[in-house]
Amino acid sequence: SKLAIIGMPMDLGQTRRGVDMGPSAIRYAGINERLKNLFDEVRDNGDIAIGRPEVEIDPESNLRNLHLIAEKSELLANEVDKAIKEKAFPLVLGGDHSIAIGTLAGVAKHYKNLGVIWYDAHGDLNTAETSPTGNIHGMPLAVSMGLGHPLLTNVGGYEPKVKPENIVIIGARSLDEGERLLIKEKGIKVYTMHEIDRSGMTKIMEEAIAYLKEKTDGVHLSLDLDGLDPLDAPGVGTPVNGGISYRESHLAMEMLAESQIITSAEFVEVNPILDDKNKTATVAVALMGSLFGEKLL
Ligand code: DIR
Ligand code: MN
Ligand code: MN
Ligand code: MN
Repeated sequence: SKLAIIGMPMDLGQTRRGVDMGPSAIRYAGINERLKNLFDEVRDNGDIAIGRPEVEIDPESNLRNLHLIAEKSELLANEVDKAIKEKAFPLVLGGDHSIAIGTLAGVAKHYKNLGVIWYDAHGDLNTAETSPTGNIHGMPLAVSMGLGHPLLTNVGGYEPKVKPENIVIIGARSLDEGERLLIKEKGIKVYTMHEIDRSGMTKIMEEAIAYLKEKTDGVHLSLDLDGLDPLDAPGVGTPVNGGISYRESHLAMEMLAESQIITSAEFVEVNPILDDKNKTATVAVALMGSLFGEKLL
């Protein structure tokens, strides 16, 4: 088995600088050391070239940095596509969550029925019409369903990437009005913090895995570190109290490892500038260990 690590140092999907240093922070936290024994080969393909583009101001569109994000997403989609063609498992390091637009564009063309686990405090189901912020990191899941600006939904040259019935959101506790409506309209499966508290993570993951296993031919894990509680993962741009714990998250990753359903993954929103001694990147690397089958004994 082969792992391809791809850094996507892009912070254009929101307004807090520093999340472009996420890939560096995660590498510094020891990703290679941690994962090298879990694969036959671990290759770090380095970072996608984002450069230092001038921030786009377009007060009309309510889509901050639309053109830049569309352009850079194509680069990521190509790298992810290439990794899969080389039979490697693509592991993408963010960057804010807008990078999922490119990741999914690279992944989804390899599957007829891609499943997605969206581990996040947020739904990321906004469009320009519903977004209260204009930040594209609040939109990638809608974009991947084909909803949003065509420059975003057509990254990779096709749309949509995912069907609503193949999506499971885990950890939600901050949803905008338009996102709630979309969840109801499309029948998207959402496990909010209420359900996690009530049933426990074991039951939630058993259900989520069973739900996806029977109808998908691959599953992408998109893990936003703000899905975790800010006490465990403080280095994120939009923390929301009352999140998933470190231990529950490890359990979730271990159950995913056991299920063997995950075929690609990304870890996003690590912002070392807002962090406490690289704690959040360290958590991300520890969770990757569990996701890829690390065992104590
Ligand atoms: C908010 C925040 N729903 C927005 N979204 C975030 O801007 O659309 N997603 N932080 O991770
Ligand atoms: Mn997110
Ligand atoms: Mn989030
Ligand atoms: Mn469309």
